[in-house]
Amino acid sequence: HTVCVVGLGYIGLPTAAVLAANGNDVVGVDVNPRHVDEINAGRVPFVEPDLESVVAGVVSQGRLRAQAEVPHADSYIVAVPTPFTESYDVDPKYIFAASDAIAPQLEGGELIILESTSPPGLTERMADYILKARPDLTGAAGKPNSLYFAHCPERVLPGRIMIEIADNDRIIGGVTPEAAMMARDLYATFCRGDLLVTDARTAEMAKLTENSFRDVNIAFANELSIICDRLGIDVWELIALANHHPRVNILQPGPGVGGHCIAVDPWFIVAAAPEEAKLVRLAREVNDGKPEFVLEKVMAKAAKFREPVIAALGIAFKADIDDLRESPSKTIVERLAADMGHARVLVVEPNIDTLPAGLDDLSNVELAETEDAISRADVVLILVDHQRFRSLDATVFQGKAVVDTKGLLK
Ligand code: SAJ
Repeated sequence: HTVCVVGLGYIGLPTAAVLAANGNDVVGVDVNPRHVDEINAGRVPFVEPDLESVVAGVVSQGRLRAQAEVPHADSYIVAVPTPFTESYDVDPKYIFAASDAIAPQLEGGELIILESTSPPGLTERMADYILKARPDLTGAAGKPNSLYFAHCPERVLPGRIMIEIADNDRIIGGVTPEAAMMARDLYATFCRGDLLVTDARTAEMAKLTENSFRDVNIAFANELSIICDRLGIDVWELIALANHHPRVNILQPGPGVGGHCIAVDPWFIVAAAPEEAKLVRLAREVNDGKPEFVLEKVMAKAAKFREPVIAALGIAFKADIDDLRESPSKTIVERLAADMGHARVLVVEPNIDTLPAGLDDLSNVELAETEDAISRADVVLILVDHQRFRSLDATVFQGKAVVDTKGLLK
């Protein structure tokens, strides 16, 4: 069975690698020539535990190769970004670009799976788009020349992708029942979890619902942290105590919600049902407002110094990854450096070696090493609970003003 995976990012590359490791012949396609070269050399262009050894293995066995052009394959998996527009609706441009590249290769009978997170109805739109490009393949379902479309949303957690991609249960949403069965057979080649068959729209909504569930629950924790600050109560102790109740399980507050999923997906629900999605929208607003709260806290502490040195620990969107997408920590550091021109901001991010765009051109910002930054700082701002920071001896913070958004010192 030949599979073409379009988009070799955080989801596409692990998917291509495990498909190849489980007996499929896989061609991965990416528009970024640097990624293509890296992958063909058996290397992974981003940080994800245990991925590189699998990629190196399947590339050397000749089961996975990367290239720029979409080839013919029995099945296609589209794993490209689905960003949102200024009006918070989906921008399907990358899905349609992938469709444009796939359509001319089709011969009839192929399975085309959308894995990218999609608002309800987008898989059907992709199917219509491809069928419009190939009216010759618009056969009745089950006929040899027909095409099969499904939505199989990914649900892996960055940092645990290689475990979760095989172990998680998987939702398989067919545009038609035949397509669902074909997709189920493909995922069964590497997925040990349950394969849960439904229609494409329900599958799309299920993925959005999972991430909204988490967003709403994190918003609750973030709101509690702001309430507790007002009331002089330690939120970390409070949550730990409340979680002893057998039916209470509060998540952890932080500097805000980042990443390309939880900070984005709920908006697709809001866009699809703006009148009804009240709580979903409010949770987004609460989480998006948290960086502003943190900024005020740290600025108040820094105001006590004439030329404050501020060490910002972490700009990734969460612990032990190098992903800066939609990172609230990065936003906080950018705002801090811009609003406090007289302050020196020492950015500590053990997972990167150069400052990203937005920070690299600010003269009062530098990338620094952990202990060095803390010892030079007047104010320490803890933004990410990287293992590197968790293992620090508490004495390094002695005598420093600390803003701890992750409860690291608790
Ligand atoms: N966060 C908190 N407090 C918490 C948990 C998380 O503030 O108690 C923050 C994190 O610091 C981060 C953000 O939320 O900024 C999101 O982190 P995450 O670890 O909750 O999730 P992601 O974005 O890495 O991955 C999520 C996962 N979804 C769910 O757990 C429901 C993953 O399974 C999905 O595959 C992924 O989104 C996706 O691609 O949609």
